[in-house]
Amino acid sequence: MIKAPFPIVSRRRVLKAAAALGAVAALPRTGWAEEEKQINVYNWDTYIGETTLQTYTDATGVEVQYDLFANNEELLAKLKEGNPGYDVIFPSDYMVQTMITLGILVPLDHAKLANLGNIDPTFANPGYDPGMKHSVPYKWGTVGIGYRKSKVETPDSWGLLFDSDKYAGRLALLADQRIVLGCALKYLGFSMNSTNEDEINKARDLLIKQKPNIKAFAPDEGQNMLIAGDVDIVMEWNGDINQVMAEDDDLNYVIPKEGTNVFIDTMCIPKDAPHPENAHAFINHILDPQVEAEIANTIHYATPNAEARKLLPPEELNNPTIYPPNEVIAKSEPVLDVGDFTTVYDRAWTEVQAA
Ligand code: N2P
Repeated sequence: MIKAPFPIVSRRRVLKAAAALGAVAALPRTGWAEEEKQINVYNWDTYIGETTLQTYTDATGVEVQYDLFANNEELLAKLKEGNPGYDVIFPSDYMVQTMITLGILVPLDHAKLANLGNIDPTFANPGYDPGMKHSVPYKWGTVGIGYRKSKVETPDSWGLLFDSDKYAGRLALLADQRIVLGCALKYLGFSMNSTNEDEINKARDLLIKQKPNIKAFAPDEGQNMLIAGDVDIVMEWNGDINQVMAEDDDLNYVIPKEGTNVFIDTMCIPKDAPHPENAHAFINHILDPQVEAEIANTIHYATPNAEARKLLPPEELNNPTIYPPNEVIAKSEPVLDVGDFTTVYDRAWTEVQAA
């Protein structure tokens, strides 16, 4: 029996926390001289260190309610009609821009982020949020193919997942519309950020044709299906596969020759956050080099924190599945906010799901 990659908050505990959140959100938010000792954090699964939440609580006395989302669209849906009570959220690059446009994020008070200078200058002025006004870079990475070496030939193309019955019933894709459609677009030779409806329909048709061979669209948990033996090949985030590779040396991760998505995930404070002081302190805590190095070394995603990087072991920094070589980055793309054209991606994804 292989144990979970690391003992992080269980889904059951998260559900309880989510139930408690309703009550928290209903508390009066004004008239307090000092914020209550509470913070509500909404993050991706398997995306925090083993000690991060405890060291924050130890340093501040603030208790953390921790809740999980599986993709950016789920995060947006949760906040679009009003903040149910979250203080810190972790949207990706393009979603930061969408949320700024929709007025969902508050400007950060950089005076309360003493550790912000630890961010590598390369990451300090991103196109989705120049000057880090509303977001602080958290981790960056890629999406690729995780696979069981004893069962699968070394994959070199997205075609093995999108355009082949070789592993029928033994493959899973991510439940993530821009990433799956985006990599299908790249496989077809188009941009991940195409705004040509015909191209998106071609990507949709490819996925619909492949659907009988797909075991699941896994909500940010394909690595669990892989390590459990439910599938032999998955589309997944690099760190998630690295986490299970540490448990099972028959697993591996590759980036297809067509290139992939390179993402930057961030920390933001949503409008009407009940505890903005605690939220700034939480973000500043994660920017601490020791704290950030423990997270990066646990979840195996690349860190944009230059000071934390100095504390990481060489096997982490020299691992090309975590810090990919320039030629991989050069043929890859970030997801961009395509504005109103997003509805075309929404429609194509709904059609894939319904087929
Ligand atoms: C963690 C997934 C984080 C990367 N499970 C997605 N941007």
